[in-house]
Formats: sequence, C-alpha cells, structure tokens
Amino acid sequence: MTVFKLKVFVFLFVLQASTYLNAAVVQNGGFENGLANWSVQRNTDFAGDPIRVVPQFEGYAPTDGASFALLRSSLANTYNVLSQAVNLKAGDRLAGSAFFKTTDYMPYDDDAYIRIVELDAVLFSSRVSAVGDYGGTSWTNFEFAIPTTGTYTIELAIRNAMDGAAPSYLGVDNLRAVPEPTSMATVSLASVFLLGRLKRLRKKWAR
Ligand SMILES: [Ca+2]
Repeated sequence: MTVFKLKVFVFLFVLQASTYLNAAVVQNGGFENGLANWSVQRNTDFAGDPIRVVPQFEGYAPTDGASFALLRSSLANTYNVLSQAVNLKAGDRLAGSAFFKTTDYMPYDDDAYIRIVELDAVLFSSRVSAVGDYGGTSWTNFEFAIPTTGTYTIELAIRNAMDGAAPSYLGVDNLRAVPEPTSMATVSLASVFLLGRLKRLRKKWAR
C-alpha cells in the first residue's frame, strides 16, 4: 500500500468514525454537567427554581454518574420543560431512565412525560391517577428505535394539574443514543483493517 493510499484510507476512516460518533451522542444526557446543552423552559414559583440537577432525591440515586435531572411541577396547567435536538440514524435506539413521584392526590392529576416531538413518540409517562395518591414509580428504563434518520427533539416535561400546590417530580438520567449495530461494526472493522495496514507499513519501514 502506498503512503498516498494509506492517507486516503485514514481520511475515509476518520470521516466514517466521526459520522458515527456525531450521530450517537446525546449531549450531557447523564446531567453530570449541570443543565449544559439543554434548553430550559421553567416557571419559577414560590418554591423557587423547578428544574434542577441533584445528587439524590428521597430514595432515588443517579442511575449514571453522580447526578440526575429533577423537574418539579410548579404553575397550574403549565409544563416545565427540558429539551435537546439530537441527530439520530435509522436503527439507533434512544435509551434512558426516569421516575415519577408525587406529593399530590386525585383529582389533582399532575402528569409528566418524555417524548420525541417530531415522532410524537412517548418514551415514558406517568401521572397521579396512574401511581395513586402520594405515589410514585421506581426508576424505569426505556428504549426507542428511531425509524428514520433525522434531527429529533427530546422533550422532558412535568406540570401541575388544576392548581399550583403539592408538586410532582420527574427524575431523568442516563439519556443516550445506542448506535445501530451495523454502523458500530463498520467502524470496528475499519479499525482492525487500518491497524493491520499500519503494522505492515511499520515493518516495511523498519527493514
Ligand atoms: Ca447522571
């Protein structure tokens, strides 16, 4: 293999690898870096900021790293929202974990959801009527396969129903895109091939 050919190959490899890496990243999906990379739509009330990053909440510990996002319902009938636009490929799976916990009771049916806006796909949802008065879920893992390559908005939201009293909470952690297996395989195969080429070239130079 000539040096020129090798250069072309390295270029193609880097191109392929970066495409794969770009497609596979949810920025700060584990909330280890505060709310960086997230768009925040918060409605501050008497209890202060309703969207925070915390190391724990009641019995809930992070499912990834040392912190997670905690959204609290505040104003009546108004969602507090975190969102992020992500490039995803067909076959990629968007995964994460979430819980819902309420201090409210029926008929104050506070609700929370995680969805992909463009697909109207709900990955996680819960509400007071589902968990019961003062109830909650445990951490729940979810996973969703992306049908078509595109840019998608991940939206996390919670709201108070009827009045702004007795908040509910949505916890979210470890949001990530799991790449479609074949794109991962392409990159690993390319790595093996490139490594072989480099070894052979090094032997040639050593002679
Ligand atoms: Ca985390």
